[in-house]
Amino acid sequence: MLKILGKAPSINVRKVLWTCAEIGLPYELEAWGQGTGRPAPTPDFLALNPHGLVPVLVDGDAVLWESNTICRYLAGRHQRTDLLPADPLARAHVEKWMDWQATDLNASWRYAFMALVRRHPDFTDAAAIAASTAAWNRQMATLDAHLAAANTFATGQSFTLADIVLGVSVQRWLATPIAHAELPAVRAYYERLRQRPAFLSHGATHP
Ligand SMILES: N[C@@H](CCC(=O)N[C@@H](CS)C(=O)NCC(=O)O)C(=O)O
Repeated sequence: MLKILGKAPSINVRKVLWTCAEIGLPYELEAWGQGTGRPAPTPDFLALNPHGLVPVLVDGDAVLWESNTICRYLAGRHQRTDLLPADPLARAHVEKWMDWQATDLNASWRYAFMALVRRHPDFTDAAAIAASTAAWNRQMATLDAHLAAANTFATGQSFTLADIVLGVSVQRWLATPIAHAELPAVRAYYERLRQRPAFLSHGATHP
């Protein structure tokens, strides 16, 4: 049985849980990370992930960290070429959205989210919150324009891993109390994702 170390409030853990549910993989979720009573930077945990972050996947002797990498591994291991195509170009189109999510999109929301949802005492600067909100809305507007150009899902008409990592990100954007840009294609995309039981059970459970 797969073991996932982490916690459901973590957006990066939810990507992995949602991917398991789409593939139909049973797993054991072992609680690790802030708020679980078992903080991740213990020597035991650091031996699995030197960054001390969740999620970590344990699959027999294999140990992996980095949520998007774990999702790709699971889709590849179970030959789910609908989620991650074998064709190099089709696969690259999925991966470019996954990489954008992990880099530019994630960087944009961090300050506003830590301030407004986590209420972290290190994130109280009003100008930085406003700048993060503006950057987040700008990134989401790019996604909106892409979806509005007749893309039902991130890479066209079929659901892939890109939609898992973007889906949890859209959930976070909608659930964070900011002044949201008017993005009808993103909202319609979110409603489409909500048709998937695995998203409702695993992706959309927390901001
Ligand atoms: N790039 C990593 C980021 C992982 C990460 O930042 N995880 C957060 C939770 S979303 C974490 O472990 N924070 C410390 C904690 O919760 O103990 C990934 O995608 O897996």
